[in-house]
Amino acid sequence: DLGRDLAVASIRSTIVDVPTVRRHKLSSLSVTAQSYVVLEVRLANGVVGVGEAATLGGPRWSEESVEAIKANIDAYLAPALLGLRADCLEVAGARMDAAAKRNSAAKAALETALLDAVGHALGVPAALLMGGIVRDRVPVFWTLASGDPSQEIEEAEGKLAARLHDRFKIKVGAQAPEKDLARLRRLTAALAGRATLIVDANQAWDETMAVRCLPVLAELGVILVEQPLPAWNVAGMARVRGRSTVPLMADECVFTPHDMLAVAQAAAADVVSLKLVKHGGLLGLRKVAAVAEAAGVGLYGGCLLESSIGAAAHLQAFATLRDLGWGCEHFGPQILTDDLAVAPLRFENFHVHLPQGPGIGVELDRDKLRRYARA
Ligand code: MUC
Ligand code: MG
Repeated sequence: DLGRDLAVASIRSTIVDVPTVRRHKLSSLSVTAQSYVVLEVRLANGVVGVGEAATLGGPRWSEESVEAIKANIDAYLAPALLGLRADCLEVAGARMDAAAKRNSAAKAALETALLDAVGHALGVPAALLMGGIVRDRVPVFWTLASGDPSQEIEEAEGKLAARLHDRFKIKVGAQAPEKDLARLRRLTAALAGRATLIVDANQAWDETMAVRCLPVLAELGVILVEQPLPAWNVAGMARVRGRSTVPLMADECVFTPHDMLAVAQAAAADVVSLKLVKHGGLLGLRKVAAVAEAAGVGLYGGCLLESSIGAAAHLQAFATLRDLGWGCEHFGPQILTDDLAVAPLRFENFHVHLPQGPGIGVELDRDKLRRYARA
């Protein structure tokens, strides 16, 4: 019987550290390796599903570190799922919420692994279990974040020439605004007419600084500015938005559907960045997307530099959204020196392609998992 077959039998969590091809600098942190918790959920019928929780710079992008994610999964979240039918995803979510507050990256990785396992057991892609696909590829941004404009122009030229990316997100806020604006002037001059540019300040500015910088960004042709103010300052973001001709994107200020509702009610954003680590899973991501849709807020497929495992999970959810007007930024697999999947995701013609196959669509390479596992 299906119920008995799909019962969660065991859950294994592994911390991995994978080097990046260059230093990646955000406003308040920089990384030369990406750390993930990779989960393998085994069902009673022997089918295994995988999931991945991404972090950025330890517990500095959000409050979850890989050490905390693994500890809370092992001690609280995994025990809450043992014996449960893997296809009862809402029940799994409720049990996890009862077992631990927040911990959205940990919960997302577990839900991904359940969905992957169910997909494998039934022989269907995860997207089919969430309404079916609207698209099988998504335009994909690359992030310029070395902080050195000469290197960044060369990197962008390489991506354009290879027809991998023609839209770029530029990280600002690690240096003084005048320096960032000078850097942006160089980048926009070099790439004008050939690339679409957006900017992510990762909460670095205050209201006066944002009001001062945004007209310059507008004049430089930047088409979207992400999280200019601290996550707590939703009212400030609404005021900045009221004075800006460049649309604003909410990132760190929207984790839950309630956050999305508050941002929409405050009229604080034009677009929201959707990420598994914030929304607690694929179902949660779709709930945040639904609130955004109801409020007329545009959708952008965000990332936290996931490997092909986490990126594939996002693509399964993104594939089901009716209008993903702003594309996605799942370039993560390409910034790693190595891939955790047997067959990497396909990047071609400025798009990342939805992998075909059951579950999340990619298979974990267990040799790689062992190679990058933290001792
Ligand atoms: C963020 O804040 O958007 C995503 C891409 C990137 O370069 O940094 C992340 C996090
Ligand atoms: Mg961001």
